[in-house]
Formats: sequence, structure tokens, C-alpha cells
Amino acid sequence: MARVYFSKFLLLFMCASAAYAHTHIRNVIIDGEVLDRGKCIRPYEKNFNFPVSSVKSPELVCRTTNMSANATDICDIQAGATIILEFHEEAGRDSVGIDPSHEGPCLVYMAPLSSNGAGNVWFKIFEQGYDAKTDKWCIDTLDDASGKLRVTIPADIEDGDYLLRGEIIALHAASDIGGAEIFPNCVQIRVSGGGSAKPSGVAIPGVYKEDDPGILFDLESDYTTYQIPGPKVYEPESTPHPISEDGNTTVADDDIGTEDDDGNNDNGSDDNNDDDDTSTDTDSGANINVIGGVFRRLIGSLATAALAFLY
Ligand SMILES: [Cu+2]
Repeated sequence: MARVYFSKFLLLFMCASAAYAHTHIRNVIIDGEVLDRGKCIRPYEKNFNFPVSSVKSPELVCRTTNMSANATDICDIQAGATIILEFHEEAGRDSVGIDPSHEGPCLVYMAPLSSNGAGNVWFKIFEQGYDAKTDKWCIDTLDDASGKLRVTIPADIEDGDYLLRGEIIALHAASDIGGAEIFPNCVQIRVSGGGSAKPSGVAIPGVYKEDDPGILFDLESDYTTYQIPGPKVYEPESTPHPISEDGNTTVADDDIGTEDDDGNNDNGSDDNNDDDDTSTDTDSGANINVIGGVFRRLIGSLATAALAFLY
């Protein structure tokens, strides 16, 4: 017991004494492009990597009490595409994602930007907790990936502007009420090429209770499972056009008649559901996808050139 007490004490001491053992989303990567530090990330107050410690705090939304600070860029992304949230302990990209002592899950939510995060607006799009087979927490795989958390934007959600909230919950001190260290950050994104889905949401703060099994958790116990807090992850109705990181569709599509030249079906009808696809992809289908990919890359290059010009 003395040893356990000592290790907990040491961890608390390390956390209290230095800024170094925490984390923040330093930058995001969209379409393979590493965006500038802080670009599209909501301004926040916690010096810069300090945690939120109360699940009731208004800071639980975007790590700030000032949600009016919305003078942030909005980054374009296609529905169904992958965004990479790059967590780092320190300001540099070469620092670790988070200290390995900070075992815990990763969670990602979205809400319409117009809500500014208020109300029952947050739907969960990603979660990763503890894997007993590998004995790895999400933060272990995060660190293995140099702090990069890959998240897919649901392909069927309505086009528009959203807050995307990435979160790590560090559990090293979570055996006491209020001990969990919560690290949320909000990214502003503009989604296009989606469908008509408006997933139902929960309130933040409100979604977590201080004694939720995923918030009040003893890492020193003989656990074999971990219950990730919050709602179930939203499952898109269909994933009509999965898009890989470089903007190419990764699944060929034989619904040629319903394609437009950006490779997306934007007529909003049900025929963009590929659940019944067989392996009868045609050459012309593949070509259309190649053209769609080239078109998207061209738009991406133009956007990059425009950004390079502006900055
Ligand atoms: Cu810490």
C-alpha cells in the first residue's frame, strides 16, 4: 500500500509541479495537410495544456469559460473524410502526445457551430478506451502514433459548420472524485458533401457525472474492462463514399448514373446507399472515382495555394 500511495503521490506531484505532463490539440491535419498551430482551434484559456478537473465546469466544453471567443478559422472537410487531431504535451510537434502515466480514453464529439456548444447538441463520433488483449489504453496508441488521433467525419451528416471536440481523459488520479484530468479542445470545421442526418445530442457539461464508472476509476485496481463515459458513438445511416486521407474515394462505386463530377451524390435520395454493393465494380466506375479524386485534389491544391498566399 505504501508503494501505491507513493506512486500516486509522485504522479500528483509531477502533474501539480509542471506544465509538462498534460496535453492539448496542437494542430489538425486535413487531406494530408498539416495546418498551422492553433489554426481552426477555438481559443481557450487553460495555460495551454492544463486540464479541466470538474465535469460540471463550463470549461468542459472547449477548455474555456469564454465561448464568445470565436474568432477562429473554419477548416473545410468532406463528410466521410478523416481528420487527424494531433495532441502534444508541449508546444513542439516533436513532444509526446501525452505522458504515458496519463492512461485513459480518447473521445470525439461534434455539435453544430451555431449552437456554440450549448444545449443537447453534442453527438459522439469516436471513442477508444482500454483494450485488455493488448493491455493498451487509447493514449498508448496515441503515443505510438506520435500524438495523432484519426477520426472519420460521419458521411451522412448535414452540410454545415460544426464544432468538433476532441478529448482525452487521464485517469492516473481518478480514484478520487474530481481526480480525472480532462483535456478537451474544439476545432471549427465546415462539412460538405454530406447527407441530411442531424444526430441527436447530449449536453456538455451534463453528460458526465463525477462518479461515472469511466470518470471515477482506479488504475491501480485489477481491471479488465473500462466503460467509456458518455453516449454511444453515432453510426452513420450509410457510408456512401468513404474518402481516404488524400481525398480519393477508397471504395469504387457502380452507381454511375447518380454520380456528379465531384464523386459525391448530392441529390439526398436513398440511392446513395451502397450496402447492397456487389463486387461488380466497372472500369468506368473506377474512372469516375479517379476523376473525382483528381478534381478534389485540384480544389485542395488551389485552396492550399490561396492559404499560402494569405499567410
Ligand atoms: Cu497531467
